[in-house]
Amino acid sequence: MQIEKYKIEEHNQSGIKDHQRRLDFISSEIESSERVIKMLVDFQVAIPSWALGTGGTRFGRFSGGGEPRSLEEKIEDIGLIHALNQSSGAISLHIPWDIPENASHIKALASQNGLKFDAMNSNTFQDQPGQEWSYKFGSMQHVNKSVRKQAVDHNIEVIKYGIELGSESLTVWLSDGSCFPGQLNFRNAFQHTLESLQEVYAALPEQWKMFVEYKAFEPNFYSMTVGDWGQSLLYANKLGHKAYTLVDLGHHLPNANIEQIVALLLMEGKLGGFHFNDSKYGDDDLTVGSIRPYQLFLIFNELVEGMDAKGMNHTTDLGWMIDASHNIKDPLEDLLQSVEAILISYAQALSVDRKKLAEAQNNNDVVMAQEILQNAFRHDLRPLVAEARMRAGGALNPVELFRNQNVREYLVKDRGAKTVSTGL
Ligand code: RM4
Ligand code: MN
Ligand code: MN
Repeated sequence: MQIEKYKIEEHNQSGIKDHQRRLDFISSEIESSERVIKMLVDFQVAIPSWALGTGGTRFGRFSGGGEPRSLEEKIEDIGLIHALNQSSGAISLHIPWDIPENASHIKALASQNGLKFDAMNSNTFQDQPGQEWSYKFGSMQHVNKSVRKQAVDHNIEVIKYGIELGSESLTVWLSDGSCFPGQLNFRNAFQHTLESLQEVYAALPEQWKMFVEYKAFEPNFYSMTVGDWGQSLLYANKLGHKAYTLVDLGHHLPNANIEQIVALLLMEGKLGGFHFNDSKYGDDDLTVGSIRPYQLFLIFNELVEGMDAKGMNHTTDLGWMIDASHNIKDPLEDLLQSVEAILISYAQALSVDRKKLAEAQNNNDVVMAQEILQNAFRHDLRPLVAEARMRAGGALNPVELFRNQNVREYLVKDRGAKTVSTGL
């Protein structure tokens, strides 16, 4: 399904008066509003191919209707999101859930939908039918060299798919670790993992990046072999200049100060990318900004400050991806909400008065520092986000238009009520 341009224009016309009033007000409040709008227009967040269906938990999965049945349909779904918000111009693929059988056809379809291929993701956390060696006791860390080799070969195959599609990065998330004390020799597990990653690294094309994603627990509950940013950074530093740490917001122990992690990784030139989501308890993979919007703002505050300190391009120098899962919401609506939350936090971070904040910090003026941050956070910048979206050709209110156009009903009719898309 496609949403015609005139439908978007009609929708925008119907809301333009209210929008303009809100925009005028916030523009009079925020000095840099025009600059913020321009930055928002450029900012793109990749959509994961595995988040277009309804995810489940170990207690079950309640599939929604009209889920994409193929990679082609997934691309169409992301095309829809992008048509509505103009900020989701990339797809991140998970192999083997989404193998591009015919790369040139897939590439053409993506570009018709205005999409590029963001990071490729490998999967050595599940056994696939017909696979020779099992990952029950890990993949790259495994005591058996044959298992490690199989994991390495899989990653190299993922790179090959990525090259065909024009992707330029590989995200390696390993579920490797142990469930019980004594199960693993930690040093051996680390060394094996490092050697395996080095073999994959050697197969990376020159301009590619490798993202080493960490996670504190799950599916292993005693130790994880890439369990935190310290371990990820160790691997990345040992691997070389193409290797970076990837921060997934849901992969920390409770109350971790993610904004500080981000600041230091950026300082070291080793922050590669982001997986956005939100969580209350663990790797909940909930809609971005649904639980802790202030934390998201504080993270963006560090990102903007740190990227500017290094003269980095906000849009292209880091990999921006969503990694979420939807148990009960319509995945497309959920993704629209996530992208919106990211843009709002980004806009708020852009509007922080950096000079005043630095002054307050230098004067140990703790009260003023908090005033400055919370002043930026408490401004309602949604009109700036909507304005950026409209200028780029998107809808003032994407969720509203999605509903008015009965997109889900159409997809159910087209694809069926009982479709199950690949993913977690
Ligand atoms: C993991 C991790 C990875 C994602 C898988 C599906 O928890 O976040 O990034 O690829 O889930
Ligand atoms: Mn992730
Ligand atoms: Mn995760």
